[in-house]
Amino acid sequence: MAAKNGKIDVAREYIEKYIQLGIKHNRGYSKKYIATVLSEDRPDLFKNIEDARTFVRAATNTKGFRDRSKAGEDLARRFALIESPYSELKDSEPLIIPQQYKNTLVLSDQHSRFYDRRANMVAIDYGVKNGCDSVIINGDFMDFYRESKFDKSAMTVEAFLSEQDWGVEMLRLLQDCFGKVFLKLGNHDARREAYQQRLALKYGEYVNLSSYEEYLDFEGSTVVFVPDYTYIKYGKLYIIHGHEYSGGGIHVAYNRLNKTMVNTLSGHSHITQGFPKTNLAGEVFGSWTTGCLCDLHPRYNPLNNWNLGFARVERDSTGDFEVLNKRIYNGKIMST
Ligand SMILES: [Mn+2]
Repeated sequence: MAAKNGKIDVAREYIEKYIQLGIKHNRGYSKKYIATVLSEDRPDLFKNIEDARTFVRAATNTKGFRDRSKAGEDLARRFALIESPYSELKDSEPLIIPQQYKNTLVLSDQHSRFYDRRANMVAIDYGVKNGCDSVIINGDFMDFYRESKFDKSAMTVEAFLSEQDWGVEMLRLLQDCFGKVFLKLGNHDARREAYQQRLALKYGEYVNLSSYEEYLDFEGSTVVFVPDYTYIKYGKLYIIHGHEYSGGGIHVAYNRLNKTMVNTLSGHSHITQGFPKTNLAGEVFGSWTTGCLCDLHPRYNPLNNWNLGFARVERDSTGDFEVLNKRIYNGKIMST
């Protein structure tokens, strides 16, 4: 039985190696995984994965943990042999807007070719006239409308490319006007991946697979892209697109505050609302939602209570801020 002993010794050696790796890197390796490596490394000893697995099992089961009082002692070793959990989303760091930007225009929900031309001009003009040093595009900059569940049939390369043209030209304009552009992705922007993959498969020569950043790149671009589900921190104000939390309801600004529990500025709901409050400590805090800059009556949702709008946010070096939340009605800017 020398060969058998040899096999279990080699299995033990591998198991120990992966236990140490697991402890060191805070992760776990399944017995099946170890058996796979073992059968590949040592074909002279193990016929196949199943054969190796038998010995990995035997090597890990012999002593057992029958004494419950000692079961916790080797917890780190045992967890090293249990596969790591799934992680679909990587932990993302917030994008902290640098101190130098103190007067920012916040635009959201332009929805590319569904943009409202006059409202966008009014908002940008206001930003320029009020000396904004940067612009935050707070999600749903692009629309990718053909990917909508309401219309899957008319997916065309032309529409895709014309949306791209719109996006590039709008970004170039905003960079020229304000110097710095931060573009936070919203739920519509995040649609692109699947959409473009499908188009690229079908029309490979016209549509290259690229990242969202590459798709909207232009010469001299300094646009900072903020991934989906990553929030922006602007002084003491937290900026999200809005789809990150489910629900919205009538009192959307209040409802978002109830979820984030921090000062929040968001878009996504296409409604201008403000909910500033003073707490027991005398601090002002609140939640604001901005109107949209797109067509108020799209085919997929012709009747709604949306309004056009945008915000300007000023802050000082302590991070204190003021949200100037604006509605646009008949081409005129109104305070809320
Ligand atoms: Mn949205």
